[in-house]
Amino acid sequence: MTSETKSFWNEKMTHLFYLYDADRDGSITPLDFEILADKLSALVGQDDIKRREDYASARKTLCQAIMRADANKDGKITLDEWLDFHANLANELRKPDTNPEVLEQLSERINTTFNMIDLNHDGYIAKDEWLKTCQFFGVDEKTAEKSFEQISDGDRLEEDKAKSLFLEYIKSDDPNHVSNCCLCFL
Ligand SMILES: [Ca+2]
Ligand SMILES: [Ca+2]
Repeated sequence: MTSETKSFWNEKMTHLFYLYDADRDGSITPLDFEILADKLSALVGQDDIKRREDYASARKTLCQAIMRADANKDGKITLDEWLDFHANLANELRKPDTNPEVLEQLSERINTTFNMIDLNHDGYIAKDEWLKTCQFFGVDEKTAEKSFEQISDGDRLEEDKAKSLFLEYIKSDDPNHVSNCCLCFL
């Protein structure tokens, strides 16, 4: 990694950190996931009990997966812990023989994220789902539309494609990589 790509990667991960820090107290805790899930469930619609339950369990899974970054186990993830955790993860992913356990843990996280964006659970991300999620995370509409055009097949983003983009997002330190437009979804 050159210092330039390293700083790009750091910036990307720092941005992600602050998206998760929903109460803006400078660390990520389980409370942040409650806040995010409450807001997200408003996107899905409050009237569907089944979906609400799905969301609650997805939130728990995602929270557990992400709290692995809490290296000193004090219940909160600092920015340093976050960057260390993801730097290790990215290094592991760049190896030809990635530790299967690490891959498995990350897959769980990616699957959960995908299911949270796939609001109607039909196995692909439609443009309106993408736009809604982008809007939720404060991405402006033009950027959101443009990114969807780049990565989708016509009007939909297939599950496998989405998942491999999410993986590349963590791994890649290339400022021009197409996965960068997933900037908010992990
Ligand atoms: Ca927080
Ligand atoms: Ca900690």
